[in-house]
Amino acid sequence: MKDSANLTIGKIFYVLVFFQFPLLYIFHKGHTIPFYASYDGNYYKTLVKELSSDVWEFINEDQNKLASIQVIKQVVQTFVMQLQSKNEGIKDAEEYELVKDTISSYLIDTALEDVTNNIFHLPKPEKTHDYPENWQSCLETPPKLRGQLEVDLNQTAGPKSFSEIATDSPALKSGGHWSPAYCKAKNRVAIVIPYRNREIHLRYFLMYMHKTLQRQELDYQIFVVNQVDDNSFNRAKLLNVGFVEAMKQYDWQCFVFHDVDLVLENDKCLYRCPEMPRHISVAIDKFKYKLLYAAIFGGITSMTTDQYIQLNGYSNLFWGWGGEDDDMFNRIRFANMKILRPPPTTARFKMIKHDHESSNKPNPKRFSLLKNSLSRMSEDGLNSLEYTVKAIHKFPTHTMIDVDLGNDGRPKAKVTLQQLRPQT
Ligand code: UD2
Ligand code: MN
Repeated sequence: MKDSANLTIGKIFYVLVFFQFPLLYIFHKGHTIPFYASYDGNYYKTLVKELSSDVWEFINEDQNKLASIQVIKQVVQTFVMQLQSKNEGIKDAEEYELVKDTISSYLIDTALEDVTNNIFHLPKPEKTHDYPENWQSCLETPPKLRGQLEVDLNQTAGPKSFSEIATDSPALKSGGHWSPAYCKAKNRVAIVIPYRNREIHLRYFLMYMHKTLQRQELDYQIFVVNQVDDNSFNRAKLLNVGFVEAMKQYDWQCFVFHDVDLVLENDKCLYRCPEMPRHISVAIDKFKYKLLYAAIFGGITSMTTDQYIQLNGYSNLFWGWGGEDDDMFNRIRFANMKILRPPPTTARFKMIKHDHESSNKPNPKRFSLLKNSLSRMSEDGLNSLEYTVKAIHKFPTHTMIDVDLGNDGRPKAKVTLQQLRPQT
């Protein structure tokens, strides 16, 4: 979360704005001779606009989607390079087409190379799903939803114990996994919680959220990613670890990344993954149920498995409090995706009151990191993730992954993840 709204995202986006938005259109007069005859800067913008539509067409083909990050980077770099180094103009339409084709094929080749060499490969899940194939799908609108719920996060006796929570949900399978026993869940959802030393929060969370998620008829599991090293907290890297470790176990379609201190107050806000990444924690009591700022992406978010891979996950470089969510916001914009939000009438949350831990001090580097979200995107994330799992505890109410994140905070050589995605 941004602590002040003074970051001008516009600055970061300005290059993209040049080729993505149709402002340029006014310069684009077609292939008329006068247009090519003299260089006034606009020609290059037009070229890049045309290039980008070729390139976008290419990456929109399904198998090439994963290349988009690299493509964007290349388009922008080429554009800037062209603007800076060339100033003599192009003599005619023929030369224009030639330059365009050359750059297009260069971009597409680079992207293809990226797909084959440098993408993040998903681990093969142990299990695909839990229900028999011939079951009927659950209903589009789960019938047991209640709407507004009573949530009290200040109980004198504190939250229930883990064992009481488990007793309340007898159908929970090991590791806090649950799926409806009467219909085929529409969504397989991994809930990933970045965590260190917040047991009371976790118990409140589990005490309320299991019941809610069950009424939503999800095939879900709660993964608590517990940072056990003593370096400063790294929320975003924990989310990447949660993603990879969860994918090793089961074929999740959808990920909900969830602060441990937020509890949903209305079960009609469904924890599913729609067609675009979603910011879910829209209305929080602490902020008077108002969105803090339009570009906020902290708290709770959801992304499909494919979207998360396409974005290269979160950055691994945000140690300490703040900025990691804004960096993801930038990634989503750069990848030409939109951010959805559920309506504030149902996306209502209570937040447990807390201070900031001394191990999670505001990260002074967050502003400078946010200036180069784009250039880091293709090499800082899932494909550079390194960590050591110390233990995986499958408790009745949740899976706790103890992880050592290391401490250098710098992306090392590209990970050759041994766990290749099954090709079938
Ligand atoms: C805001 C964002 C949060 C994140 C953070 C900046 C909202 C509602 N929340 O939260 O998503 O972007 O700013 O990094 O916009 N945690 C632990 N142990 C720790 C420290 C953190 O478990 O010692 C986890 C826990 O899940 C917590 C989350 O990290 O909810 C975010 O940390 P926070 O709650 O201290 O930060 P906050 O409330 O400012
Ligand atoms: Mn918090």
